[in-house]
Amino acid sequence: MFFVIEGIDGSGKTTQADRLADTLARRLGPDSLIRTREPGGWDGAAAAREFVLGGGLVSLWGEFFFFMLDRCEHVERVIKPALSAGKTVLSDRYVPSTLAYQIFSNQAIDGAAAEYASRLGEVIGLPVPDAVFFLDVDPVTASGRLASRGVMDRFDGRGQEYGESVRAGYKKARASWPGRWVDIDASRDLDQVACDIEAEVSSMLAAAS
Ligand code: Z5A
Repeated sequence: MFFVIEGIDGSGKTTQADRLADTLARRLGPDSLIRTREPGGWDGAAAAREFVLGGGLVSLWGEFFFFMLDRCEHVERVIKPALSAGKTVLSDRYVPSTLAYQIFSNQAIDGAAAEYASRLGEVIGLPVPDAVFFLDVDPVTASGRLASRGVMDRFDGRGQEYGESVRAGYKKARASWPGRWVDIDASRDLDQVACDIEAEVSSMLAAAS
């Protein structure tokens, strides 16, 4: 099976991916799970990740194609081989991140361009996840969490309005995969959020067995 965790920065993706990975490894066996992330989830991509997250690209479409390129390599080198071998894949970010950050949160991209961008993954045959867990939280709470972690808030430079537009972008991205999208209220405490995700995953694993 293929699971994806999504959300704005500070929504708790990495924390929840760690917890879900532990649960899945216990349940399926550690060799049956591939825990990965985007961007940079494949060998050799660390420098590219650093470059793009450091603001190395100025063109919006440049960013879009960077994330698509990174994803194509990630899919061919990591995700497809794991799924073909019958393993379960858990990815921290995937296609919805690109739709939310590069496309739907950007007023300069709409109409035919947004339609093209949102269909490209399907056209080129990127695997569709069994479930996307969208950790929904407001940007004020999310940036407070990052600040308390002692990490520079990436929204600081772009503002709360940008955070809201990314969050709204995710809500548009959900239309790409109807039936695969699971909204999780991530404003609650860690255990409650983890419990909801695990309940969904358990029922999916039970239905698949
Ligand atoms: N990006 C893009 O634009 N387009 C794309 O296609 C892709 C990515 C794939 C990735 O950065 C950046 O790349 C991202 C979008 C862009 N940023 N921007 N701008 P990243 O992968 O380095 O980082 P991130 O994905 O933004 O994650 P993060 O900063 O590490 O945040 P997080 O994973 O969502 O949160 P966390 O680390 O799990 O938790 C943050 C803190 O909150 C931590 O202290 C936790 O203990 C605490 N926490 C977590 N959950 C809770 C709850 N429920 N209650 C209280 N405290 C909590």
